[in-house]
Amino acid sequence: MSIKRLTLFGGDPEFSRTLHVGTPNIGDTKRFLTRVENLLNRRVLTNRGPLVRELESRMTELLSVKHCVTMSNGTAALEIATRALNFKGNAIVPALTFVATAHALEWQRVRPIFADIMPTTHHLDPRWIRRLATSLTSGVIPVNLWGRTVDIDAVVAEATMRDLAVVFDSSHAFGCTYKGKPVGGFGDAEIFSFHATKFVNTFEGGAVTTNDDALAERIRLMQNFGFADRDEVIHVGINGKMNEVQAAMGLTSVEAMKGFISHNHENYCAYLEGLRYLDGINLIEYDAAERNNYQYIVIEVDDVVTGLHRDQLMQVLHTEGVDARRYFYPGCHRMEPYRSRPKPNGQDLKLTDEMLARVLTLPTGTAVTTGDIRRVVALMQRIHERRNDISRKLAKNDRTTRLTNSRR
Ligand code: T4K
Repeated sequence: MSIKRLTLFGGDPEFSRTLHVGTPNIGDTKRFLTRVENLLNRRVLTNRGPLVRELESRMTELLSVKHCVTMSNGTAALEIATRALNFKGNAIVPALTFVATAHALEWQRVRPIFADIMPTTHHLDPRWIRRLATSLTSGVIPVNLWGRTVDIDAVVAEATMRDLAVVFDSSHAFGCTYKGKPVGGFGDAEIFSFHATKFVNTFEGGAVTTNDDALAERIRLMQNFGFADRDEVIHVGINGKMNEVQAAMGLTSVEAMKGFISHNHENYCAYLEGLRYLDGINLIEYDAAERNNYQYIVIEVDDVVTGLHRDQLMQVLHTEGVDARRYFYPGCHRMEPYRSRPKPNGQDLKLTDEMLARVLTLPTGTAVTTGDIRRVVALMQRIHERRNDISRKLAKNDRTTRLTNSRR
C-alpha cells in the first residue's frame, strides 16, 4: 500500500475541514434553547437572575466550596479577586501562562514578577517565591496549567511564610482534583474561565470561588458596582456580572460535563497510544489518581531527538489541516509591556524559555472524534518517518523566501 503523500510534497491535505484546539463543547442544544426561551419569557436577562443563581449553587456543590461568584469572564475574575485581596506593589506569577494572568495585575498597576517553572510539570516552581518575594510583594498567582495542579501545599507554605495572598488561576482546571479534593477551595481564592474554548463554557465567562465569607461578600460587591441594596453603594466596584444567557449555557455545559470528560479521555488515550512510539515526541500525561478534564493535549517536541523543530512540525501539521497551537509562546515575559523591563533578579527564565520552544497543543474536544485522532496520529507518524526530508525541504523554502524578499 502506498503511503499518502504529505501536502508539503505535493499531496492533498489530510483534513479538508481544519481540526482546532478549542472548538467549543455544546451540550444539549434543546435544553439550552429551552432555557433561553424561558429567560426571554421571564424578561430577566441579567443582574443575578435565577439561572446565574442556579449555576453558582451547582458549582459550589461540584467544587465543594462555600462560595462561587460568577463573572463576565476569567480576566475580570482575576482582576476582582486580586483587588479584593488588596494585591499591590507586585505579585509573583509564572511566565508560562495565558497573558491574561499577567495583564489582570498590570491593569491594576500591580507589577507581575515572573517566576520560572518546574520542567516536569510546566508549573511555577515554589522555590521562586522565596527567590522573588520582597517587601513590595503582596501575592502569588499560581496557574493550574493544563488542568494539572501546581504543588499546592508547597506554594501555599511558601506564600504563608511571607504573608502573601494566593489566588490560583484555575482557568484550565474546572473538574480537576488535587490530592483527591476538587480544585476551587484552595488558597485565598481560585478563579475559573468559562471562555468558549474551555471544556465547560458560558460563551464568555468566569468565576471566583472561595471558602472565605468576608472575601466572597467583597467580591460580590465589587462585581456589581458596590451595590449592597437598591440605592445603597458601600464599596467601589465595576461591572463583572455574568448574564442569564451565559448562565443558561453554563448549566447546559455542566450537565454535559461527564460526557465531555469521557470523550476527552478517549481522545487522550488515543493520542497516548499512538504517540508512544514516536521518539522525541512526549505527550504530557495526567495522573490517573487525580480527576482531570483532559481538555488539553500537550506534547513536548525534542528537536535533537526528532531532528525536527516544534515549529517545523507545527508548520507541516497546519498544511494538513491540523491547527496545532504553541500555547503560550513566547511567554508573558517576552510580551509587551513586560519584555522591555529588567529581568527579575537579573535572571533569565531558562526553563520557561526551553519549554516554550518545545510545547505544542493538539486538537481535542467533542468536535474531534477518536477517528480524527487516529488520523492525526498516523499523520504524525508519516511526518516522523520523513523528518529529514521535511527539515531539508522547509530549510530550502526558507532560503528561497529570503532570496525572493532580498530581491524585492
Ligand atoms: N488564565 C488562563 C490560564 C487562561 O488560559 C485564560 C484564557 C485566562 C486566564 C483568561 O480567561 P478569559 O478572560 O478568556 O475567560 C483562547 C481564549 O481566548 C482564552 O480564553 C484562553 N485562556 C486561551 C487558552 O485560549 P486563543 O488565542 O487560543 O483563542 P482562539 O480564538 O484562537 O480560539 C482557539 C480556537 O478555537 C480557534 O482556532 C477556533 C476555535 N474556536 C474558538 C472560538 C472562540 C471556535 O471554534 N469557536 C469559538 O467560538 O485564546
